[in-house]
Amino acid sequence: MEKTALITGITGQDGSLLADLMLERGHKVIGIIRRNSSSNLGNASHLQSDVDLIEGDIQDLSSIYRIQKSTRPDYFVNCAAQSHVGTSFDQPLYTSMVTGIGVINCLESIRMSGYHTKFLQLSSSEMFGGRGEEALNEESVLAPRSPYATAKCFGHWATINYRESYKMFASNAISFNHEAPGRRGPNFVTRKITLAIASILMGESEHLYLGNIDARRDWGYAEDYCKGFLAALEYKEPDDFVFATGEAHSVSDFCKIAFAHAGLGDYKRYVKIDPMLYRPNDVPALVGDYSKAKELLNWTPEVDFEILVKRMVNSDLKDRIEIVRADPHDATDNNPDMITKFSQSNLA
Ligand code: NAP
Ligand code: F7E
Repeated sequence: MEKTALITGITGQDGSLLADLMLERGHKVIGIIRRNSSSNLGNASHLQSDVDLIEGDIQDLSSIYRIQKSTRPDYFVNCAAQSHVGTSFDQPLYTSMVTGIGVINCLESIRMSGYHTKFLQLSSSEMFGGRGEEALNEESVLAPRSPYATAKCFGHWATINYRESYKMFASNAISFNHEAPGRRGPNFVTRKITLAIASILMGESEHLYLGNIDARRDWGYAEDYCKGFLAALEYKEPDDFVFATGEAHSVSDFCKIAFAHAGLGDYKRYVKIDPMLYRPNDVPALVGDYSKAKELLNWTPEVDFEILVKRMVNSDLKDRIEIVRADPHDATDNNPDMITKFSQSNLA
């Protein structure tokens, strides 16, 4: 049956993918967008004709409550956050307000409206502050290592608290890193690498500066995860679910596959380490155990690490080649070898 879904963070990676998925499945989607001076809709620009976009801010309870009350959604998915871990060290109070307190504003809006709206909070593997290769699940101890992770713990526990106190359908999706080709924010390490590869091939830059390339993450494909989020909302009762692949890879593993796939060879020729890009406290390794989602939601990730990396590279190279095709002089002026290198890059 058609449902109405209210999505915060619809201009971001997950919010926009979730909106695509919900529309595909015949649901009505309402997206909350922040007022900004440039009218930039980010990843939601293609959604304008199919989705009601309403201005609001999860720091402002009155705006979220008004939208919740007037739209009477079946589902409320909170994809909004200041989601960059590195930035959270420089803007800890702001991050706490948006990523932490913002969750209470969503939950309170539902509670005050009195509607039986099902709520899903996008929690994070960063809450675990993982130290080793132990696969983490819903029962693992939370030991946050950044203002972002601390705020996510607050939102996570607030969701559980509202579930227990008010019998609300309030669930947590505890996701490990997941990326979408072309939609991941440019300052997350995966997209930073794939955008840099495109720029190196265009002859615009020679090097890529990174921080801790030994960090290991459990990287999955965002579209797979959004299917899991919808399954959590459709599940018979509220609960907490880990979404992960069960495999960890280092940032240098990502570089190795990405540079080779683009036809550039050994990444070490291009990647330089900038100590300024190290975090005050980084999570060395994170790997997830998604057994519960598999058992109860019948969810498994479909796209593996290598395919994910190649799709991200392809997406950013394709974007550039389209610009080049539109203006071939631009390519020749910048880098005459670009087209040749590109064709060697085995684009799917
Ligand atoms: P993202 O691309 O950074 O998107 C964040 C979204 O939140 C954007 O639409 C942003 O709007 C919006 N937003 C920020 N502050 C807001 C505010 N005060 N009021 C309303 N909207 C606001 O993040 P993502 O990767 O899609 O992640 C989605 C959610 O999952 C986040 O909560 C993130 O913390 C969590 N998560 C992500 C991952 C991952 O690997 N991607 C893993 C675990 C958890 P603007 O476009 O206006 O900035
Ligand atoms: O960093 C290292 C960095 O910023 C990954 C968010 O979606 O997933 C994401 O958080 C690793 C870290 O993602 C650079 O130190 C090295 O160890 O891509 P990232 P993240 O911090 O794992 C979690 C699950 C979320 O919840 C978050 O919202 O890569 N690294 N050099 C670098 N990272 C960045 N950003 N830039 C570098 O130059």
